[in-house]
Amino acid sequence: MRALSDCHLYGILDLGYIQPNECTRVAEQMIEGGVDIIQLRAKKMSILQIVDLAEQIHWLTSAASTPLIVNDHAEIARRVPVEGVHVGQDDEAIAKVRAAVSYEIIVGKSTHSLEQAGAAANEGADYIGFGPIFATPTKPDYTAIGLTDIKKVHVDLALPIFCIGGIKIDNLADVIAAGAKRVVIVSGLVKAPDIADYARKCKELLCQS
Ligand code: 3NM
Repeated sequence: MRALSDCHLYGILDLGYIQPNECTRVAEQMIEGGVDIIQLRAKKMSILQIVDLAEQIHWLTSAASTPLIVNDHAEIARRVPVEGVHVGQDDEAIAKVRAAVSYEIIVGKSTHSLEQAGAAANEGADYIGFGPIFATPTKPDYTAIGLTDIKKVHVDLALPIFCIGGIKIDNLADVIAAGAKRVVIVSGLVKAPDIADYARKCKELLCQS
């Protein structure tokens, strides 16, 4: 399985954008394009429905040594041997998530300020999401934090930091110039006419940095 430290491009199978029956095709294209780590995010589905999808996707991701992370629910990692769980500020504490799963998992946390980023590192997050960098319809109720704190969060913290929110191929160079080493791209990737090609181009920019 690919180590988290080797992951630079993080893709999300967001069921707000894709249908359940499209997940495996989109995951295959992400893998083909070099997406390093994939999350399954299905805010409106039941745990049982997500478990069913996670099982199908995990066949593909594990064959490609690509970590599969599930959003929000440690319960899913109890039923499908996914590599990790991602939590938000209002979700379960990281220790509780780890305690709920009998094997070692990656636990990531969304953070929206330098203060939250530091707190997540202290809480034992394996990685953080840091954003939203730009306003985004994927998470509409959040205020964009902009590019200014990206350098500082990387100076302050040693864990992998994935910048997220409104990042597309067209602004990726700006995000990298602001200090980002790793990014999450949701709508840009899943809505691309050629997902593998889009991922490949993003990866090239990230790897040059
Ligand atoms: N979390 P897109 S922003 C899922 O800031 C998510 O924590 C964010 O989607 C955060 O690439 C975000 O389509 C949405 O803008 C990112």
